[in-house]
Amino acid sequence: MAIPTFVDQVTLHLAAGRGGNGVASVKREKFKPLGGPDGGNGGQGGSIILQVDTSVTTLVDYHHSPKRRADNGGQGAGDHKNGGNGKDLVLVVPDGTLVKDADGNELADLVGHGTTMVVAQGGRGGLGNAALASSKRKAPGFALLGEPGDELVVRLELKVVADIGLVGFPSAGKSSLIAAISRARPKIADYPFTTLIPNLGVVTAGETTFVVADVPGLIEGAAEGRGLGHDFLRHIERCAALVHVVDTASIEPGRNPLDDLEVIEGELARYGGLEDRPRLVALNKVDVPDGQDIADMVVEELRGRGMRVFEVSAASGAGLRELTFAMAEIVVASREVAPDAAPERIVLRPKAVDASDDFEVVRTDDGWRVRGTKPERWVRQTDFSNEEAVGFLADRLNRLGVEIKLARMGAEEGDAVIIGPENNSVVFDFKPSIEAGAEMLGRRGEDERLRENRPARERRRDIAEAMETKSEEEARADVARRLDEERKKKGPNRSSGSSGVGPMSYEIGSKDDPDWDGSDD
Ligand SMILES: Nc1nc2c(ncn2[C@@H]2O[C@H](COP(=O)(O)OP(=O)(O)OP(=O)(O)O)[C@@H](O)[C@H]2O)c(=O)[nH]1
Ligand SMILES: [Mg+2]
Repeated sequence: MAIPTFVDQVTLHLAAGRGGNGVASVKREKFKPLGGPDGGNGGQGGSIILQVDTSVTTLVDYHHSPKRRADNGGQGAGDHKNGGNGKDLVLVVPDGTLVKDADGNELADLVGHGTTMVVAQGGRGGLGNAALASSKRKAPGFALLGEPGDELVVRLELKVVADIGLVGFPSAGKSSLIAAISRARPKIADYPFTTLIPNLGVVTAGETTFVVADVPGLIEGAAEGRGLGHDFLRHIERCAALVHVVDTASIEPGRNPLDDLEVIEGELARYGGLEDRPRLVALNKVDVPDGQDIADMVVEELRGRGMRVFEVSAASGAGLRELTFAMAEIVVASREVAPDAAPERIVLRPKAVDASDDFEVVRTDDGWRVRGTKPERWVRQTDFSNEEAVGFLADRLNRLGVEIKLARMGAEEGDAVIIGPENNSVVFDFKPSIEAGAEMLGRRGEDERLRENRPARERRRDIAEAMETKSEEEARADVARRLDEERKKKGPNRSSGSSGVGPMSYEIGSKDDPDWDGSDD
């Protein structure tokens, strides 16, 4: 089997890099064993980026190795060392590459040198315990995990970017014409189907510069796959105009310019979508005496049908100036209607970074399913082997209102709560934190030994109260009341926002946390 050198359709399997994990570490110094949290953050996973490079003309590289992966982010380390970011993977593609998802929906049309698309986003790095620490949670004994990067299948389809498309029978002289009017040097030979890939040539006529493409020759029945078939007509879809290249010197029996033209129009009609493109006719090979005679015979007939006809010779150069100026005229007119988008650099992202607080809860046969960008991300960031990390997750979910919503919808203790999509979810037992109110006696992540400047009076009171034999419920009510009083004492700016939320309003997140909402209590 021949090894292809030109490929214009490929399916890619992409995996962006995973974010590095944050680390939980405590600074150790002589005589000060608990010097505070110093765990660094994980690095960002590398993204996969598609970038148009006009010097690339084929997708053949991806045909040979369709699986591509970007680097993972590095893990954080102690002493506030952040992990390095994973390197982005840049995949160069030809100008005019269409990007589709696995279902064939178009995601982007990459046109113009330098046009860039982040097609698979790297995962976020997890925060280390230093970044998770706050005035209230002084020594978190946990860190967040890095998130996985996007994994997806995309289809790339090249649709050549050209202003003028040349169509015609094999050996009509399409490639010869491109060679004669531009600096392109396509393969030319006197056997049919010489051209197996579209050729592009840059043409200048007067002030106007434009791109001409030829496609492999068409024959009758191309729609049914005869010859090279219709596949290559995709490459003239972007063209503003089509030029029929007609062979006036063909010695094949039964061929004549008028019938040839009709056959090609028939194939274009069966391909569809090209009806609105203006047409020019180039009667080629008039340097051959027979060719000139035949051209003379049909030129008036064609003009009578309202077509602009040019008698040319790719070999001698006759008539080429008139032809290229006519092409330029159409190009100018079409550019006025739709100005050239190239060559500015656009960055496209397949999905917006979703920072919304929205989530939904639905009842399922097995329990309750929670869907939402934040809850799902928080689950991915959680190290479930660390109780404190799980508690932190519970706090975040409460803060967002997940627990309240579940309770309002009728969830009962012990019900299964599933967070995430069907193929990738985590199941919890519903346990409203109001039942675990004892946590309020010491905030999560708060190491009492670090609270040096707490008044002795306060400490004595805490201990006395902890020793009192109150019922659990009484203790909770008491704690809530005391917290409320304390907030009132500290003035209005301390209690703003969270008052009324009651015992579930702990401070969570930190300034480094992308999900932190900025309210410092
Ligand atoms: N005498 C003469 N020969 C020409 C002219 N144009 C092309 N030819 C010859 O016709 C043959 C086919 O030319 P190509 O340019 O390869 O034709 P094509 O339309 O690209 O053919 P495919 O790639 O097979 O579709 C070659 O032998 C050329 O030298 C011309 O103006 N005059
Ligand atoms: Mg050719």
